[in-house]
Amino acid sequence: MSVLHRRTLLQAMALAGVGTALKPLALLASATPSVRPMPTGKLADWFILHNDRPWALETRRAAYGIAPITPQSAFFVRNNLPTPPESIIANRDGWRFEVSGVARPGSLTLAELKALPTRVVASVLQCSGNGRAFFPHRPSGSPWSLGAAGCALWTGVRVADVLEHFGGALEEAQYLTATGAEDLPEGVDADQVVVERSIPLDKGMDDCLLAWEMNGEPLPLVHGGPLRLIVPGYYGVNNVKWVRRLAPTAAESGAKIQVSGYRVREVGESGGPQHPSMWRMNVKSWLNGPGGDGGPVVAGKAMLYGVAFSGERGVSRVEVSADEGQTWREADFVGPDLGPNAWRSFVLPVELAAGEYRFVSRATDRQGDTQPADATPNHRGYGHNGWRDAALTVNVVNTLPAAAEPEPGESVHQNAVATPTAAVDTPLSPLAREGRAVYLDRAQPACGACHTLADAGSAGVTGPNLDVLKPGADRVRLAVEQGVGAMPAFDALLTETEIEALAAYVAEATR
Ligand SMILES: Nc1nc2c(c(=O)[nH]1)N[C@H]1C(S)=C(S)[C@@H](COP(=O)(O)O)O[C@H]1N2
Ligand SMILES: [Mo]
Repeated sequence: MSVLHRRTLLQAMALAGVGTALKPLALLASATPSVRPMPTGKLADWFILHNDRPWALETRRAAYGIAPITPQSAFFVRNNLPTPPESIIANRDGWRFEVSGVARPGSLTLAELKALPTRVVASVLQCSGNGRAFFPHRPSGSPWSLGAAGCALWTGVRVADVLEHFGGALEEAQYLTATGAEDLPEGVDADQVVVERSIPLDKGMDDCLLAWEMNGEPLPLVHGGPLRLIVPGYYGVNNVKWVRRLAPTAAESGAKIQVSGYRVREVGESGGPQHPSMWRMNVKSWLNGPGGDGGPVVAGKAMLYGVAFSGERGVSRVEVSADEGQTWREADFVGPDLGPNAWRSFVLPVELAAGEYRFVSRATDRQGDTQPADATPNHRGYGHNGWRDAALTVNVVNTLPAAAEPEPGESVHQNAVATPTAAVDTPLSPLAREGRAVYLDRAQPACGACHTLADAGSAGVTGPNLDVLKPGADRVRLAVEQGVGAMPAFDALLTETEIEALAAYVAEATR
């Protein structure tokens, strides 16, 4: 059916008073779109929820401690697809993964892997899009500010030892390719959605691990348990969770997440193999406190604290400024140096009078790279490390306001996410009503196959829950035109008018 046809039909329906013919569908939706309980071990208070399907949980600034290890309870989560079922950690040691691209291809169980030489590595895991929220062009994807990063101790076996066990990588191999074990949504080409990433084989052989322990605990399911790849100093996406296949390969993976995703390019350009892949993490730092929760800080002596890192290099210096970078003071490192891929905690003693401050920090790594004042804008908002945007605003007061008594029954760490109110029965503009039809039946695969949207009566399990995400029309338009994460681009499948209508619909129905 052409756009014109459907519009005529909708108009006819409206005239005939059947414009609400779609209502029964909306009633099929549960009145409140449910937000799932937090993943096991996560303290809800420590996170900003960007998405519950699939999980996108950002660590709050105030949740970071001063010591350089991020506990599991506060560690950010980023999934492109639904988390595999709990059953895959029921028998961790029985987890089996395939190894190909080697002299003697085969498989190993986790129990067998554990018999190879054990290593422990400290490494920062940081999403490529950490800091995306600061870019003025509003790139599509989760608007992370600072908290899509954490530093943990990973226990595992070197990839080099695993490959050696199978007789070594084949001659032609240039890359190391790892594949995640998630079930893929039906009706979508596997290469479009599979989480499969390649890194240079030399890097894989040098210091990468297959890890089953995080901070001394069995690797939590949501972080890739029973087994994930750790690529020290590289952006999050390369650290493939739930590894089911590991292979030295002659070429990079043909998966979209490798070929066009996670490629740095100018604003407005689509990604391709000609653009640099998000591999090594650039130098970065930020302050976490005091006052990281936005609350007032008492005047007098205080200790500013934060973290600094640079993939594969470590940092040599951190400076702090209270005047937007006109003057700087050098901070002190505190706590153990856990190696070139961990972050280093730093502190700076200050004396504060009442007033509002904006503190910024600037790290320099061991190869002399220093954070820029402003990050270079790029299409998807990757690799933000500008110091200006990461400023910590601190409100210093002479006396603290009296603390409010908690309401009876109110728990400080309520381990569930607030339930948003349903958007059912939202009055829609005529354009949005057209968009609803696009949402319901024109887009293929259907929007509702992946997304949850109460107004449309859809409860998909793969894509973001739109009732929670509440994307603006601009964001929907971008995502539909270009695809985002596991979502394919629809620009060749829908007309401009249809995309416009769809964007208006999702924005209005979730407002
Ligand atoms: N199998 C699989 N591995 C994955 C992902 C995924 O969705 N599936 N997400 C990647 C991305 S984009 C990031 S930032 C990190 C997040 O790791 P975390 O959730 O353990 O913090 O995992 C990476 N590994
Ligand atoms: Mo990521």
